Amino acid sequence: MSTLTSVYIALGSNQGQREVYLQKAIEAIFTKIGSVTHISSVYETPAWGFEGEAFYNACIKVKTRLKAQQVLKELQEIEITLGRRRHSKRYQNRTIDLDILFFGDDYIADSNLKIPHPELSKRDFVLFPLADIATQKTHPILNQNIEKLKDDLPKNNTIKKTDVKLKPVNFKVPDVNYICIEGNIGAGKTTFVEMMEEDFDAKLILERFKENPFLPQFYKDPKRYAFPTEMSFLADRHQQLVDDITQLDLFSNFSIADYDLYKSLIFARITLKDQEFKLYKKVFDIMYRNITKPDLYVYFYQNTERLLENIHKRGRSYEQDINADYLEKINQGYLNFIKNENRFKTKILDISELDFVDKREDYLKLVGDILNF
Ligand code: PH2
Ligand code: MG
Ligand code: MG
Repeated sequence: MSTLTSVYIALGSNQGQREVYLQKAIEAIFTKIGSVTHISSVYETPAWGFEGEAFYNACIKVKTRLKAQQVLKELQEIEITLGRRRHSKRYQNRTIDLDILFFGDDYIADSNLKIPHPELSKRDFVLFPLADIATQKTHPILNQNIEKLKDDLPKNNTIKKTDVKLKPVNFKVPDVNYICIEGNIGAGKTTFVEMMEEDFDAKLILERFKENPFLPQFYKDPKRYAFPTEMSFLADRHQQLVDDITQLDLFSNFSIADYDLYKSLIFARITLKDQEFKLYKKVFDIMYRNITKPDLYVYFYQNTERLLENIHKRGRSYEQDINADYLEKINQGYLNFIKNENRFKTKILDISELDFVDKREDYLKLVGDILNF
């Protein structure tokens, strides 16, 4: 399920260094709102509806996880940061104006936000740049595509395409093939990995663990059920990794997993009795030998309090008895493993002060730390 919405945004500036304002707006939109996937040419257009300097106008397409009202709020903050001052007059000169044109195919009629933008079909300074990036996009209310709306405008030759080039601002594709994000129960590994999959067109390798038939019993009576639980995890994870990693995916940039086979051993060391663990380790070593290792192994450190909160929030019934002591042992197990690991590159990232789901800046910081930019 994609959590992303395509939003089209019109940019305009008729004060100061117009192309600089447009470029800065695009950079801020990437940081605050989402990936900028398309950027139109820049058009010089006479001020429309008031006496003023000529505008530079452009349109962009952005993939966002925000809601429309949140996008509006972010755009208004960017306008202010870039020196926009609002006066009582309807139209006036501005360093930057950022308007939402479409938000997916949504129809919105809030008092402060109308989508699709109600003036869109009348404005050449919107339709010219929009047609560069959205010829085939159908206006969800007028039911016509942008090319047609543009052709239906009264002929005018006051609008000029400039050779100003706005630079794309985007994620850099990492030069690794296989990244693994690890972390304690409830750290948010899966959510994070799914976000990266969408933003990078990466191939996703997800742990499918609800199929472990022993887990619910294990949480009730750990001593009795630890061995079959750990063996079951190991067998499934091994099978999955072999299947997933050997399926070379030509269309993805890289693979990203929310687990590594080694986690089986970390859990087993905590849950198994000595003699059981020795047997388990023999089997594990045989399996681990033939598994492709990640180019980069990242451990998300989260504090116990927030782990418990997340576990409670996601509400899997069989996880609700997990206690702080167990989580701390697992954390220690991971840290010991990482300290001694020298077969691949590892990184510990402290996410306890971050909120990568609701704060894009936190998400970008983590992505930057993982990929080194
Ligand atoms: N924006 C307006 C009013 N008039 N004229 C041009 N050429 N370009 C604009 O972006 C523009 C305008 C209100 O937002
Ligand atoms: Mg406007
Ligand atoms: Mg506006």
